[in-house]
Amino acid sequence: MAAAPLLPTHRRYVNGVPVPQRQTLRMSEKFMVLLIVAAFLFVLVGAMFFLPEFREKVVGPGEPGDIFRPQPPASPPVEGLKFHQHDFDPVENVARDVVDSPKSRGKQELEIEQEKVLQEARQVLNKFGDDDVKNDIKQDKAKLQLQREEEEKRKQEEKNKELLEVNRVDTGAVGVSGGEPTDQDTKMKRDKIKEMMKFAWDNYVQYAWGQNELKPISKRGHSASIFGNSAMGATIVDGLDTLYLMGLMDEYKKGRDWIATNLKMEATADISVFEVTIRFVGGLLAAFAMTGDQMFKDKAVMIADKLLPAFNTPTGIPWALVNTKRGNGRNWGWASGGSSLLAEYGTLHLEFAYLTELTGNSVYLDKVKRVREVISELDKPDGLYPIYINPKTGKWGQNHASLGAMGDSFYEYLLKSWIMSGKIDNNARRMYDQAMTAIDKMMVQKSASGLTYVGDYKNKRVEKKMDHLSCFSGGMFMLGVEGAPEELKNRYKELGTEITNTCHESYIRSATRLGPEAFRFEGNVEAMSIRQNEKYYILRPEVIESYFYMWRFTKDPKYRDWGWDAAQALEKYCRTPGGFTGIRDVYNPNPAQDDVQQSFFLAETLKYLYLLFSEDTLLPLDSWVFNTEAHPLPVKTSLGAKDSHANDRR
Ligand code: DMJ
Repeated sequence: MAAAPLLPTHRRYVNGVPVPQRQTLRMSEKFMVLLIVAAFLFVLVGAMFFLPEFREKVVGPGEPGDIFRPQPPASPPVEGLKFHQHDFDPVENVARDVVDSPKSRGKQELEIEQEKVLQEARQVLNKFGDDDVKNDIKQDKAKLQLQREEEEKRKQEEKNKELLEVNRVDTGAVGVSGGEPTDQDTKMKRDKIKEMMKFAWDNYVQYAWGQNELKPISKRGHSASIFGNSAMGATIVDGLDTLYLMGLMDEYKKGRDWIATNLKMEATADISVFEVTIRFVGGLLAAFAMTGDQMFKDKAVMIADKLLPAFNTPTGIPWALVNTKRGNGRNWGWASGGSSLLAEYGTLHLEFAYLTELTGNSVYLDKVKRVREVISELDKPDGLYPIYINPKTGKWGQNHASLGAMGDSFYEYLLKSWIMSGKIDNNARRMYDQAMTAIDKMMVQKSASGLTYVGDYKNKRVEKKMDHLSCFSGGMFMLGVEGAPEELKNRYKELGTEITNTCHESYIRSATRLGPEAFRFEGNVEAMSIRQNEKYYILRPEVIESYFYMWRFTKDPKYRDWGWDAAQALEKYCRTPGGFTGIRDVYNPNPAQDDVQQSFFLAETLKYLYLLFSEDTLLPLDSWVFNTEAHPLPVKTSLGAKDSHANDRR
């Protein structure tokens, strides 16, 4: 059976003759039908989009028509950045970018985008002049700024944390803690010295933290020209090893962390090569040697490197001053004919030699070896080393030798270089013994009443005057007995004993029982100052330093008594509510005060006093050698030994 036609048909006739009928639609007709059906369906489905239920299901809530446009973000793209309707640019699609991928982009890109958004907001603002928008943008900007600052702060804190983390190595430090005396009297005295140190430190912390020194009466910071023009925390660096030795560990930690994060040595003015070496490089190296904390070593290297340009002279004898920014040097204007000074260029050896040993970098030792070569080859008038030398020509200046100001620590470093080398630097030892022999012959004097003193030698005459600074030599002579040629041993002992005694006399002949800056032997006057400008005492250590050495080598209790006497005088005349001060006239029972707490008071005076009342196990002299600022550096042969207390405080 044939299939029924799809559409009704009707018979067609042509000239009365029936035409045979089609049973199906033509192609064009089928297409037309399909088109009509499709159009109908399209209109139907399209209309459904306008039904709210349907729309919500498919595209979420919103006004009809929104689906054809990108959506602004539901929340601000970046915390603190508000989004306004006009902030959104459908063409650029900026907001979507910011929302979609802030984390995946670099901070810089994010900031550029944030800036762009703000820029656009600003344009809109101009267009609309809307005060609210203006305020909002202001706030957004402030928040953004705050965010940036917080990020910076966070980064800095992370960096600081790294610096504050203590990275130690075993330096084999011997006897850097303990040394407690067994008898109660000595223990009480030692505790008192510790209290004085804490008092000096606490006041510095309170009134001058980060400055070089403290003005205890004005209660503010102080800086001498030797430190250039910036606050470099001289008291912190100079006093740190004393705090550590005394077991003042909270104070030590505070100082240590300041150094880690703040010590940069960025003075724009000239700084003293000698002072920075003995106080800063020496202080940091001692702190490293005692604690093994590598931060101290890194800082010492950083500072020493800044001093190196000072050695760029035709002879290699360094300038007294160096400009760390410009990297050039010069000498003190007042030093005879632009000379370099013996006590300055000749007191770098210990620190620079130790730096080379620690870093393996020969540059430091090479510099000081060169200095020694130059002067050892020069003729010495009367066997003495003049205090002035021209660093360009390598020629001595005026004929003036001294064991006090401008000469002193050069001799000290000859002896101590030999000791620090493990007694193998025989060249230094020889130079020392020859120099001491010449000094004994040409400069050591006896007063009418039999006091031994060392005067300056000027144009073939000896001045009948001794500097407080020269009083360190009592201890030095005693320290140099061991290893001296046999024929010199007794003389060194004698000189050590007698010079220390004379310096003690200069103390007990004053109303304050503190010694003057210089004292004379003229007429009836012995071991006293005559001139007003020599009567001051600025908390210097040299006399107490000699008591310490004499005590260590002789165990004569008088040295402890003398030290205690000086400590009591310091308490009575130099202690003020804001720290310790120097005085202007040791012969006045009510002396005017100079209002400076010198950094060497903490580094040296109080350290030597503390050691004087400690057992010899604290910094034993066969393991440690003190630089001229009393910073202990390890004797070479002792490296590798262990400190039984070393871990107590870590
Ligand atoms: C210290 O800085 C050093 O001891 C230096 O060698 C000379 N004198 C002062 C303290 O008096």
